[in-house]
Amino acid sequence: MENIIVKNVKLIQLSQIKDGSDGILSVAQESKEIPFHIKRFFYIYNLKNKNAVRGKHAHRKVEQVLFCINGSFEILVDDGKFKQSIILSEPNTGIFLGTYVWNIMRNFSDNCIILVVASDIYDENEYIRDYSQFLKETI
Ligand code: T46
Repeated sequence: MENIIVKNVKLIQLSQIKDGSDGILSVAQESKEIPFHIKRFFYIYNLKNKNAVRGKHAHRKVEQVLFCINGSFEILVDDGKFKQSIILSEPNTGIFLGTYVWNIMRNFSDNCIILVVASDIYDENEYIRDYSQFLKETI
């Protein structure tokens, strides 16, 4: 697994329960593999635009874990000091994004589906969508 140097980011590996030719089951539970209480989930799909770029923000309060449950995409994570680009392409590998992590998601495969579990309900006010504001609050 890739060594993560960006603060408040880590990869999360889920176990795989294999049923031979009948498929694989991966499971994540709050306070175990997911390091917070889960208050919300959402998913991103239908990523047909090859040039789609999502994210471009950080969170002041919400923590999240992203799973690429189908296909692949690239996520750039940035703590204001270090930046790192990670490809998520395995349905049993998640990426934890804590607070104050700027993320940019791009290079989505056609069939990409991203499942996100979050520690709180949606609140636009806890987003930082301006990079210079992010740097101001982070450093
Ligand atoms: C993140 C990445 C990984 C809602 O109304 N409720 C919600 O729970 C969410 C997540 C979004 N929205 C609305 C807000 C926007 O009008 O949906 C629209 C698209 O949201 P956004 O541009 O923030 O989407 P992404 O893909 O850039 O970011 C999302 C999450 O917002 C964010 O928390 O870290 O996925």
